[in-house]
Amino acid sequence: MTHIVSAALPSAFEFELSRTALVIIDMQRDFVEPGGFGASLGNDVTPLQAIIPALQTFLQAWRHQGGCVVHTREGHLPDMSDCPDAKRLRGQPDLRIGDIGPMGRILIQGEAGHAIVPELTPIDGEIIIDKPGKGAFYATALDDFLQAQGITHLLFTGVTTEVCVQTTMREANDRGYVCLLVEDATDSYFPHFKQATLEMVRAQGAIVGWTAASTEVLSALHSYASQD
Ligand code: TIU
Repeated sequence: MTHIVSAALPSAFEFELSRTALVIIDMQRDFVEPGGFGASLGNDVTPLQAIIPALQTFLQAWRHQGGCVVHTREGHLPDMSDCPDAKRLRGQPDLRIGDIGPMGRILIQGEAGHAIVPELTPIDGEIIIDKPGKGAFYATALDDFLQAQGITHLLFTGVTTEVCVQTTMREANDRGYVCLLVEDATDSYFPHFKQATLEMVRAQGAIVGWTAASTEVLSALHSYASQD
Protein backbone atom coordinates (compact mmCIF):
# COMPACT_ATOMS: atom_id res chain seq x y z
CA MET A 1 0.00 0.00 0.00
CA THR A 2 1.54 3.30 -1.07
CA HIS A 3 0.65 6.44 0.85
CA ILE A 4 1.30 9.84 -0.72
CA VAL A 5 1.82 13.06 1.24
CA SER A 6 0.89 15.40 -1.59
CA ALA A 7 1.54 18.60 0.36
CA ALA A 8 5.06 17.61 1.44
CA LEU A 9 7.88 19.93 0.44
CA PRO A 10 9.66 20.20 -1.89
CA SER A 11 7.44 17.62 -3.62
CA ALA A 12 5.06 14.77 -2.87
CA PHE A 13 6.44 12.14 -0.47
CA GLU A 14 5.51 8.48 -0.92
CA PHE A 15 5.83 5.77 1.70
CA GLU A 16 4.68 2.28 2.51
CA LEU A 17 3.67 1.76 6.12
CA SER A 18 5.42 -1.59 6.43
CA ARG A 19 8.72 -0.04 5.32
CA THR A 20 8.48 3.18 7.31
CA ALA A 21 9.43 3.91 10.91
CA LEU A 22 8.36 6.82 13.08
CA VAL A 23 11.51 8.05 14.84
CA ILE A 24 10.94 10.10 17.99
CA ILE A 25 14.15 11.82 18.98
CA ASP A 26 14.99 12.53 22.62
CA MET A 27 11.56 13.54 23.98
CA GLN A 28 13.11 13.33 27.42
CA ARG A 29 12.43 15.35 30.53
CA ASP A 30 16.08 16.51 30.33
CA PHE A 31 15.23 18.54 27.22
CA VAL A 32 11.68 19.77 27.84
CA GLU A 33 11.43 20.31 31.59
CA PRO A 34 13.10 22.89 33.82
CA GLY A 35 16.10 21.57 35.75
CA GLY A 36 17.39 19.28 33.01
CA PHE A 37 20.19 19.34 30.47
CA GLY A 38 18.52 21.82 28.10
CA ALA A 39 17.87 24.28 30.91
CA SER A 40 21.42 23.83 32.24
CA LEU A 41 22.65 25.23 28.92
CA GLY A 42 20.68 28.43 29.55
CA ASN A 43 17.65 27.62 27.42
CA ASP A 44 13.98 28.30 28.12
CA VAL A 45 12.74 24.75 27.66
CA THR A 46 9.02 25.30 28.13
CA PRO A 47 8.23 26.22 24.47
CA LEU A 48 9.30 22.70 23.46
CA GLN A 49 6.41 21.24 25.42
CA ALA A 50 4.03 22.69 22.83
CA ILE A 51 4.79 19.91 20.33
CA ILE A 52 3.78 17.12 22.73
CA PRO A 53 0.03 17.09 21.85
CA ALA A 54 0.64 16.92 18.07
CA LEU A 55 3.33 14.30 18.53
CA GLN A 56 1.10 12.27 20.85
CA THR A 57 -1.76 12.37 18.33
CA PHE A 58 0.60 11.32 15.57
CA LEU A 59 2.10 8.51 17.66
CA GLN A 60 -1.30 7.14 18.60
CA ALA A 61 -2.45 7.13 14.96
CA TRP A 62 0.81 5.51 13.84
CA ARG A 63 0.48 2.84 16.54
CA HIS A 64 -3.15 2.25 15.56
CA GLN A 65 -2.03 1.47 12.00
CA GLY A 66 0.66 -0.88 13.31
CA GLY A 67 3.58 1.28 12.22
CA CYS A 68 7.12 0.73 13.50
CA VAL A 69 8.12 3.17 16.25
CA VAL A 70 11.66 4.02 17.36
CA HIS A 71 12.30 6.15 20.43
CA THR A 72 15.74 7.57 21.14
CA ARG A 73 17.25 8.91 24.34
CA GLU A 74 20.45 10.91 24.62
CA GLY A 75 22.38 10.00 27.73
CA HIS A 76 25.44 8.45 29.26
CA LEU A 77 26.37 5.48 31.39
CA PRO A 78 26.57 6.24 35.12
CA ASP A 79 30.37 5.89 35.00
CA MET A 80 30.36 8.32 32.03
CA SER A 81 32.86 6.18 30.14
CA ASP A 82 30.88 6.99 26.97
CA CYS A 83 30.97 10.76 27.52
CA PRO A 84 34.03 12.39 26.02
CA ASP A 85 35.59 15.30 27.89
CA ALA A 86 35.06 17.34 24.73
CA LYS A 87 31.33 17.07 25.39
CA ARG A 88 31.33 17.24 29.20
CA LEU A 89 33.66 20.20 29.59
CA ARG A 90 32.41 22.52 26.89
CA GLY A 91 30.57 25.74 27.63
CA GLN A 92 29.66 27.24 30.98
CA PRO A 93 26.49 25.32 31.93
CA ASP A 94 24.86 25.69 35.34
CA LEU A 95 25.25 21.93 35.74
CA ARG A 96 27.50 19.68 33.68
CA ILE A 97 26.60 16.24 32.39
CA GLY A 98 26.76 13.90 35.39
CA ASP A 99 26.14 16.62 37.99
CA ILE A 100 23.14 16.22 40.31
CA GLY A 101 20.14 18.38 39.42
CA PRO A 102 16.48 18.43 40.43
CA MET A 103 15.74 15.47 38.12
CA GLY A 104 18.80 13.47 39.13
CA ARG A 105 22.18 13.40 37.41
CA ILE A 106 22.12 15.43 34.19
CA LEU A 107 21.84 13.29 31.02
CA ILE A 108 22.65 10.03 32.79
CA GLN A 109 20.80 6.80 31.99
CA GLY A 110 18.31 5.71 34.63
CA GLU A 111 17.85 9.16 36.16
CA ALA A 112 14.44 10.86 36.24
CA GLY A 113 15.52 13.48 33.71
CA HIS A 114 16.62 10.82 31.24
CA ALA A 115 13.07 9.43 30.95
CA ILE A 116 10.81 10.06 28.00
CA VAL A 117 7.90 12.37 28.87
CA PRO A 118 4.85 10.42 30.12
CA GLU A 119 2.63 11.37 27.16
CA LEU A 120 5.02 9.57 24.79
CA THR A 121 6.11 6.64 26.96
CA PRO A 122 7.14 3.70 24.78
CA ILE A 123 4.90 0.64 24.78
CA ASP A 124 5.80 -3.01 24.30
CA GLY A 125 7.23 -3.69 20.86
CA GLU A 126 8.69 -0.23 20.39
CA ILE A 127 12.46 -0.03 20.33
CA ILE A 128 14.36 2.44 22.51
CA ILE A 129 17.78 3.50 21.25
CA ASP A 130 20.08 4.86 23.96
CA LYS A 131 22.68 7.03 22.31
CA PRO A 132 25.72 8.84 23.64
CA GLY A 133 25.87 11.31 20.75
CA LYS A 134 23.61 13.70 18.94
CA GLY A 135 23.10 11.34 15.99
CA ALA A 136 21.10 8.18 16.73
CA PHE A 137 23.20 6.05 14.37
CA TYR A 138 26.51 6.78 16.11
CA ALA A 139 27.54 3.94 18.49
CA THR A 140 24.08 2.30 18.44
CA ALA A 141 22.37 -0.68 16.80
CA LEU A 142 19.78 1.51 15.05
CA ASP A 143 20.90 0.76 11.49
CA ASP A 144 20.99 -3.00 12.15
CA PHE A 145 17.52 -2.86 13.68
CA LEU A 146 16.03 -0.91 10.77
CA GLN A 147 17.68 -3.19 8.20
CA ALA A 148 16.35 -6.27 9.96
CA GLN A 149 12.85 -4.79 9.89
CA GLY A 150 13.10 -3.93 6.19
CA ILE A 151 12.67 -0.23 6.91
CA THR A 152 13.56 2.13 4.05
CA HIS A 153 11.71 5.34 5.02
CA LEU A 154 11.90 7.36 8.25
CA LEU A 155 9.56 10.00 9.65
CA PHE A 156 11.45 12.26 12.05
CA THR A 157 10.03 14.01 15.11
CA GLY A 158 11.35 15.20 18.47
CA VAL A 159 13.93 17.62 19.79
CA THR A 160 15.89 19.58 19.07
CA THR A 161 15.35 20.21 15.39
CA GLU A 162 18.80 21.44 14.44
CA VAL A 163 20.80 19.31 16.88
CA CYS A 164 19.80 15.68 17.43
CA VAL A 165 16.98 15.56 14.89
CA GLN A 166 18.93 17.07 12.03
CA THR A 167 22.11 15.15 12.87
CA THR A 168 20.21 11.86 12.85
CA MET A 169 18.36 12.76 9.67
CA ARG A 170 21.65 13.46 7.92
CA GLU A 171 23.14 10.20 9.20
CA ALA A 172 20.05 8.39 7.91
CA ASN A 173 20.22 10.11 4.54
CA ASP A 174 23.80 8.98 4.04
CA ARG A 175 22.80 5.42 4.95
CA GLY A 176 20.20 5.34 2.20
CA TYR A 177 16.99 6.03 4.10
CA VAL A 178 14.33 8.29 2.60
CA CYS A 179 13.53 10.86 5.27
CA LEU A 180 10.70 13.23 6.13
CA LEU A 181 10.72 15.75 9.00
CA VAL A 182 7.31 16.32 10.60
CA GLU A 183 7.18 20.09 10.93
CA ASP A 184 4.90 20.57 13.95
CA ALA A 185 6.26 17.53 15.83
CA THR A 186 9.77 18.93 16.19
CA ASP A 187 11.07 22.03 17.91
CA SER A 188 14.15 23.95 18.87
CA TYR A 189 15.07 26.35 21.67
CA PHE A 190 15.76 28.73 18.78
CA PRO A 191 12.77 29.24 16.44
CA HIS A 192 14.95 30.57 13.64
CA PHE A 193 17.15 27.44 13.82
CA LYS A 194 14.05 25.27 13.43
CA GLN A 195 12.93 27.29 10.44
CA ALA A 196 16.39 27.20 8.89
CA THR A 197 16.56 23.43 9.37
CA LEU A 198 13.21 22.88 7.68
CA GLU A 199 14.37 24.99 4.76
CA MET A 200 17.83 23.46 4.45
CA VAL A 201 16.76 19.81 4.54
CA ARG A 202 14.21 20.24 1.75
CA ALA A 203 16.30 22.60 -0.39
CA GLN A 204 17.94 21.51 -3.64
CA GLY A 205 15.24 18.95 -4.40
CA ALA A 206 15.21 17.41 -0.89
CA ILE A 207 18.97 17.27 -0.43
CA VAL A 208 18.45 15.70 3.03
CA GLY A 209 14.73 14.95 2.90
CA TRP A 210 11.14 16.16 2.85
CA THR A 211 9.03 18.13 5.34
CA ALA A 212 5.28 18.09 5.99
CA ALA A 213 2.76 18.92 8.71
CA SER A 214 1.62 16.04 10.89
CA THR A 215 -1.96 16.43 9.67
CA GLU A 216 -0.81 15.99 6.07
CA VAL A 217 1.10 12.81 6.90
CA LEU A 218 -1.84 11.47 8.92
CA SER A 219 -4.32 12.10 6.13
CA ALA A 220 -1.98 10.25 3.75
CA LEU A 221 -1.76 7.44 6.29
CA HIS A 222 -5.52 7.09 6.26
CA SER A 223 -5.74 6.92 2.48
CA TYR A 224 -3.65 5.17 -0.11
CA ALA A 225 -2.84 5.46 -3.77
CA SER A 226 -2.80 1.83 -4.84
CA GLN A 227 -3.06 -1.58 -3.30
CA ASP A 228 -0.42 -4.22 -3.93
N1 TIU B 1 21.14 21.20 23.23
C1 TIU B 1 20.31 20.85 22.25
O1 TIU B 1 19.71 21.67 21.58
N2 TIU B 1 20.12 19.55 21.96
C2 TIU B 1 20.85 18.50 22.40
O2 TIU B 1 21.88 18.63 23.01
N3 TIU B 1 20.34 17.27 22.19
C3 TIU B 1 19.25 17.01 21.37
O3 TIU B 1 18.96 17.76 20.45
N4 TIU B 1 18.50 15.97 21.67
